[in-house]
Amino acid sequence: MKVRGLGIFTIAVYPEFNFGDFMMKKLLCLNVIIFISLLFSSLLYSQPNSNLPSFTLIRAGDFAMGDHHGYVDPQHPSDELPIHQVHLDSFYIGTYIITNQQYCFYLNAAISQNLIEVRNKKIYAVGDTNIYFLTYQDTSYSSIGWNGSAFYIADFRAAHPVVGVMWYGAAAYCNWLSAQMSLIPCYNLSTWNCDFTKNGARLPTEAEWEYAGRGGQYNPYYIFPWGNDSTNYTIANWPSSGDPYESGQYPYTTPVGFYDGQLKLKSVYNWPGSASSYQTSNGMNAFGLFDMAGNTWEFINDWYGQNYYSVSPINNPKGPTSGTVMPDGKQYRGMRGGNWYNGQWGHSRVANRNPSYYRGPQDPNHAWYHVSFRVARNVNPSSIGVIENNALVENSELYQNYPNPFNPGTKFSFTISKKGNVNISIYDLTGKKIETLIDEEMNTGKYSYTYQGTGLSSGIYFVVLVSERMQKSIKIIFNK
Ligand SMILES: [Ca+2]
Ligand SMILES: [Ca+2]
Repeated sequence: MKVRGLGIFTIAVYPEFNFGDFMMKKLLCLNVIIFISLLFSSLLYSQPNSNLPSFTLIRAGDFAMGDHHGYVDPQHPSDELPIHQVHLDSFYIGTYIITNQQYCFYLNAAISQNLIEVRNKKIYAVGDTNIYFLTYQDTSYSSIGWNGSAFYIADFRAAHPVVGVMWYGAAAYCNWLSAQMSLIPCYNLSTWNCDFTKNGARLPTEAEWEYAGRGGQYNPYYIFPWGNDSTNYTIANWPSSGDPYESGQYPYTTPVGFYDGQLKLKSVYNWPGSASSYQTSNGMNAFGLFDMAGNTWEFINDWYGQNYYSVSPINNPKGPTSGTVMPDGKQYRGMRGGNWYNGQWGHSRVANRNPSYYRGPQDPNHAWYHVSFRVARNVNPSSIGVIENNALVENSELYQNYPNPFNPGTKFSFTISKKGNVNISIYDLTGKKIETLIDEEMNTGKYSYTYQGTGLSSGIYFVVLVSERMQKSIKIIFNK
């Protein structure tokens, strides 16, 4: 299948067809969706219902990590002290939690690529023993079923956070997503180590999660992503918060990004409750991130080390090399954010950290139906130069690079006239994407980008910018 793309060259999309007609049509459909969502990223990428997640850029900065409000969890020893200084480089984090629809999309792609298999109603890497995911056939709170040949959404929760996912299944998703985005995977799927020098998707570090969750609010430090108010039951999905998803079968999750201040209608959402409408408050934090409190817990990359804060380095802390041993003799990754089941005051604090053991083996009646994840990835902080942020810009433009031809570095500038998602990617002459340079919500302004062509073969490439207002490309030439 060949599709004329972007008016300047051909993008080829080649699904591998070793299937019957039915599956072939399905795959064609999947690939067209991938293609369209990449091409019109300004339209679809920023939507929570897209098949691939959207990222928000979090600029580098410093903060005092930990509990600023003296909260002592009566059940668990306080693990959020001492407050300690942390510096983080710029990074991207998922604007929303990964949804059932997005995870189902991954599972169907991964099984067709022979990356995963279904055994005993659970999903594993082929030949491996680590569980990735519990299907609907295994446990009724999972929203993704397996019919013997394909995964499907088993209930009304397509746009809700994926639950029934294990940490391994979250990390494996990150590697698959990296390939979709032409990025280099971070995880070794045997050792499960994360290589932070790679630019691919990964789970956020604990420090990144808290920094992002606080939304740049440090004076004072808040208890929740939006402030200190714990009495507003319409701002996040808390237990018994009165939202229209609190009836019928567990889990009582809500769609990602549901709490945006809009009046929600049953005619649109088809929720199980009888209310015809539900007025939400805006729970988005100051960085534009949703569901950083309530709805589901979120896995992070770090091992859970109870006393880690007393030994954490200042710069880009990545957690301990091993975790605190839990009562079952095993170590667990950390989790953040609180959830619909027990997440209100104590658990949903932006400083709170707990071992995922608490919502897995320690809770055998409801294991893993509270836990989901969002993705993160690195950004090269020196590569995006902000010439004039929020500048009044009449037209979006992409300007010719200099020097050209180049080796190894070249610089180009661009202007954005309307706030929105911006995707800048490098393609070769055949239309194959080489690298995604930027894919994020950007303010209006003037920017420069320094591109390093290290690793390219000599030849002609295209820089393609897709924004709310334009698609434009420039031809660049790399000379070895
Ligand atoms: Ca609720
Ligand atoms: Ca805690």
